[in-house]
Amino acid sequence: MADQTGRMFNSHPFNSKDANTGWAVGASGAIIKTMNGGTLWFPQTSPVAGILFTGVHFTDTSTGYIVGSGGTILKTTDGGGTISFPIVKQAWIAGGTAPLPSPVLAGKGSTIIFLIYVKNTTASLIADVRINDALDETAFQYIANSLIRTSAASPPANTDTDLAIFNASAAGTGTALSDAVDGDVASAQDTGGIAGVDRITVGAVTAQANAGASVRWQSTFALRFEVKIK
Ligand SMILES: [Ca+2]
Repeated sequence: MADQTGRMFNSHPFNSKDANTGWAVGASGAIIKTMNGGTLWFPQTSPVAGILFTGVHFTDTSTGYIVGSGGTILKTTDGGGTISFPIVKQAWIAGGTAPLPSPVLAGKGSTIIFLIYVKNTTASLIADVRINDALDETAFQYIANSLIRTSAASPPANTDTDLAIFNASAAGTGTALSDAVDGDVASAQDTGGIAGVDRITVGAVTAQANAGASVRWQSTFALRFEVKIK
């Protein structure tokens, strides 16, 4: 088999536990991994160089073994490593050029915009992104139907600035969403207590029907919404 750049690999790439997750190995200590059924592959850090890998076998999506020339045997228990993607949350004002400093000093009745984003710095899709953001109803009043996400078809790059990401989620540029728990990737939910919306969720959050959110390789997913200061 070959990866998206045409490099050839020796092994059968998929283990039987998960049709989406697979690894393949090849010459010079090369290891690649897919998390979307082989559409995209990205290189994994190899602990050895110059080894011809001849086989890979995973007993589940975490534990696997690689064998190669010279009697080399490698084992992983975390799927070859994990990558963390920080979730950034910022407060903005309409037309702003930079996030507001924290703590936000905004007067009662003024409107601010919250921006939440995740940057995918890898060459692979991040699937099943979920964000659960609690909104303090004693301090903020959510402005109905103000959820906007960055375009799924042409998202901002992972190298883009805060301002570029903020602008990419603006009305008319980003994609407006409904507040409802529907086919959109995000929703605004009242979970009880003080009347009003107090939770913003992104992705197929447990027990909700939002669509699954994914972040395309080397791009940024962002969501913005507006609140009024109480
Ligand atoms: Ca929705």
